[in-house]
Amino acid sequence: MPLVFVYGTLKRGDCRHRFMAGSRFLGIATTAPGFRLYNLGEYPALVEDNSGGQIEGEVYEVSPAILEVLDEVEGVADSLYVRKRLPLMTPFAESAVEAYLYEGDIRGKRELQRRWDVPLRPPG
Ligand code: PCA
Repeated sequence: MPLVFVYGTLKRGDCRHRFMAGSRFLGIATTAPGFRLYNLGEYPALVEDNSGGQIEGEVYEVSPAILEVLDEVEGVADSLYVRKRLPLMTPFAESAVEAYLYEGDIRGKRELQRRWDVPLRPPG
């Protein structure tokens, strides 16, 4: 079963987490060094950068069917994000885990340190 590292709106408590329904949560994870995270407003963007740091997220085991839905939700066909394997720290260092890396322009966007914090939205 595919393993996915989610770092934004797919995390627990955020607006797209419902698409993860039925997936198995395996734990909090941290990328290896070499990434940057930007705030695009409603959602964040993870990009590779040799001089970047480590970003936190959650790892899930998902079904192939859910993975297809996630690709759709994240705009893979429109090249908004690309699903790609990325290096994580232990205990996921040896696992083949993929994440949605941002393909768009991050110039002028505010960089986030370490993680995207799920926004507190009013109930309802
Ligand atoms: N959703 C995906 C990529 C960015 C976003 O907001 C995620 O949570 O990993």
